[in-house]
Amino acid sequence: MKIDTRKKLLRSLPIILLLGLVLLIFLNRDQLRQFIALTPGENVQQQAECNLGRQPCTAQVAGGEIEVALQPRPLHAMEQGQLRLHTQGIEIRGAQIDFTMADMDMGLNRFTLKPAGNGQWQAAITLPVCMQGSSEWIATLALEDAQGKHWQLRWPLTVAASASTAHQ
Ligand SMILES: [Cu+2]
Repeated sequence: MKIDTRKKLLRSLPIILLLGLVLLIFLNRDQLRQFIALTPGENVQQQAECNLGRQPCTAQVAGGEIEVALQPRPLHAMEQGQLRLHTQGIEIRGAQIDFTMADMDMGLNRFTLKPAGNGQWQAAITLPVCMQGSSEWIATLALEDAQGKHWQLRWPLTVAASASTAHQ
């Protein structure tokens, strides 16, 4: 009798786990949507000619224009910077930026931009020191427009060595 109950419990365990997983996905729909927004291949624009570490960068998106600027320039690793996004002629309802390095796992460096009124969005940004000594990042901005369409823009970003290592 006792063993029977345990067997039944064990048999229903995968179903309980599955239900838990479904519930988890359902509860995190927003995060999941943001993750999907960053999947490669959808409306990606490479903007190789503009380096976010040196100048503000502009791009045409959905008939409008956006400008992204990172301060200070250059940004040091481990230093807090301010990222500003200005939109014109395009209404967006979400913006997120991801910083990666080519052929290197730098962990998740993702920041959600917050609306600041008048088509302005901003986020405080801090990037880690690269253990391989590289200062070349790739910034991928993911936007969701008012129609629910996703856009991605990608710029190179050169940072300066961190202030503490620069003086050693
Ligand atoms: Cu690196």
